[in-house]
Amino acid sequence: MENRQNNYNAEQIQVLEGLEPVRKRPGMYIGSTSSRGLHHLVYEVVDNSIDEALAGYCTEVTVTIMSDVEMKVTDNGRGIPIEVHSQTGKSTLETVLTILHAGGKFGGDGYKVSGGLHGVGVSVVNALSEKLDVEVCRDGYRFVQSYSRGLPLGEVLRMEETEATGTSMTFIPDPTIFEEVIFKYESLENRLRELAFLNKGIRIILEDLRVEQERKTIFHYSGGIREFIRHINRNREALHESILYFEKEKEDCVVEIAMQYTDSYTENIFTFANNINTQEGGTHLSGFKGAVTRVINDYGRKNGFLKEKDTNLLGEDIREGLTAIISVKLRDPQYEGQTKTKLGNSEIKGIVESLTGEFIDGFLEENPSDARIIMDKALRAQRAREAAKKARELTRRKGVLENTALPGKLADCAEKDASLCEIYIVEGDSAGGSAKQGRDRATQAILPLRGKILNVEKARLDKMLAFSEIRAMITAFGAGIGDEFDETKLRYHKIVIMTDADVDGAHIRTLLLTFFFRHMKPLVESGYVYIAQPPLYKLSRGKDVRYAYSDHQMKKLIVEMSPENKDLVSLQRYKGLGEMNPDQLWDTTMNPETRTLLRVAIDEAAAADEIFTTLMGEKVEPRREFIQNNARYVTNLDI
Ligand code: 0RA
Repeated sequence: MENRQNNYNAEQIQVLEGLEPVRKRPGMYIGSTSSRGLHHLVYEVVDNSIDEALAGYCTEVTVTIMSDVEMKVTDNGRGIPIEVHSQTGKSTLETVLTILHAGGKFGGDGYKVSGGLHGVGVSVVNALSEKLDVEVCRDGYRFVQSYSRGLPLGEVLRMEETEATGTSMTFIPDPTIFEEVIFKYESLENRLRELAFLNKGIRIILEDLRVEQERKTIFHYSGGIREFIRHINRNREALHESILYFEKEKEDCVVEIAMQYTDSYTENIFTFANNINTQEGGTHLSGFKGAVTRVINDYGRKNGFLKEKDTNLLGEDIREGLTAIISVKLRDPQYEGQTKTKLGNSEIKGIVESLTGEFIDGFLEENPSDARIIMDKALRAQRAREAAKKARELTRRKGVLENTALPGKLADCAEKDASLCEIYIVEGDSAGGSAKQGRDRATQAILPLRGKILNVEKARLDKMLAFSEIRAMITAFGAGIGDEFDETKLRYHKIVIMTDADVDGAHIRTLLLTFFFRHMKPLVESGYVYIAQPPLYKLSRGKDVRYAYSDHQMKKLIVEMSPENKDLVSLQRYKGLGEMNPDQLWDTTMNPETRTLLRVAIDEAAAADEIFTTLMGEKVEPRREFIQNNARYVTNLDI
């Protein structure tokens, strides 16, 4: 991006507005004030350091969890300028920290190519911090200044001489703004790793200084997104050793793509624009897909893999088992779509299409044995798709996939407005029975599942449809499956997984989530999937009956119910939902007034993909490790 980094000066930092709106409506700037918003503060600062790196002035960023409530981000870039800013009459440092959008990201001529999801700048972090200490090394000295809730506590102070350059910000988020201020290593790990993959050569260090959880990880990938592909595929079987990779610039847009085929039946394409995960895809993805479909069909025709009478391979045939990363860097990204994660710039489609086409074409010509492997995979996928279509038509003819023939085991609700309807997927017939009796018949439907459902990670659609539990869900939801999935036809806007709080329950939950993620992705992406939270304990002392949802809560309740003699409280541990009678199930888990539902959200598609592959894929060893370390499950899914 060297051609647009020159002549950066104080004037280019345009002055837009003050910080009051940030404290009034923090959600508008950082998404939310939950744990996610809290960690977003870190990314906002790190993004600025990455920009310095993209401009060629910074090689290392260190993210340090100082304590539960204190964070420090340091880089070795040029340091934020100290000189007086002509538009504000204050130092550029103070301008950047106190004026919204003054990070050099606006105005077009700055070096800005990156930017967080909200791209609002470090002033937002300052506004939402009870305390922020900034330290700049440049021009031969170290400078410091402190702030509280966005207001400077004093002037910029010049300290001792130093040869070093760089910026360091230490901040304590405002506890009156955030729901809870506890920084979590696991929450930062995935995104920082991703940033290191996406910006090859940058060294990102994550460290935790809290005693008892001292840790340090260095993310540094000279291979960039090539190593990202190896990472994503490390628990899969690759079909060829080489990773297809190119980085090219065209019309001021840098396109970087890496890909490799595996024996999996799903496609895994992750797209980024200026380091932002464009979950809804967009023009870069369309360009890529178009090129891959065109070039592989052409190659197949030219080299006899496809005979004259054969129909063309569909894009989905060619992408089965494909893992790919598409990363574009452009000057003025336009984000569209429901979550503003769909790249809209129309010129990008043609750029990506032509660069990708040229590259894959050359690769296939030069690597005929890899080309054969890729062609064979696509041809097998085509045959399987045709078989699945036949299977689907057969089942449809029998009426199994039609809305009219709801599964016999389903206890439907009376309400027809899907936005008011919920369906509980319940493990086992006995719990299903209690749920049917205990529910609110107006809005709550119950679908009991018997035993374990099929592991869809290991089967194609045609095999899955042979399972009655899978068909029952498809029919009950009413929105179809796979490419035909249509969320507007969904019959319930809450799909609640209710399983026992034991290992089997967790397994069934994962199988269901995998099924939804792989074959009804919009269900997960649009946030229709929930996990019920049945209590773990029942505590009673005479007529005083209470429920605890965690060990911690159980201990607290015992003291609360009987401060003088804890033995007076009798404790029952629920081993399964079946142990609860209908009333108890309603009171503790299903009553919308009092229950807790966890909404399943896919924060990072790559991380979620990794989890499903690890848990459900073929390789056994990673699965074992994973189950032992299952705390990550919740973090990554951001449940
Ligand atoms: C404004 C102008 C310049 C750099 C920066 C801001 C800058 C901000 C941050 C935030 C964290 N690390 C940072 N590093 C740099 C340009 C500097 C110049 O022209 O010398």
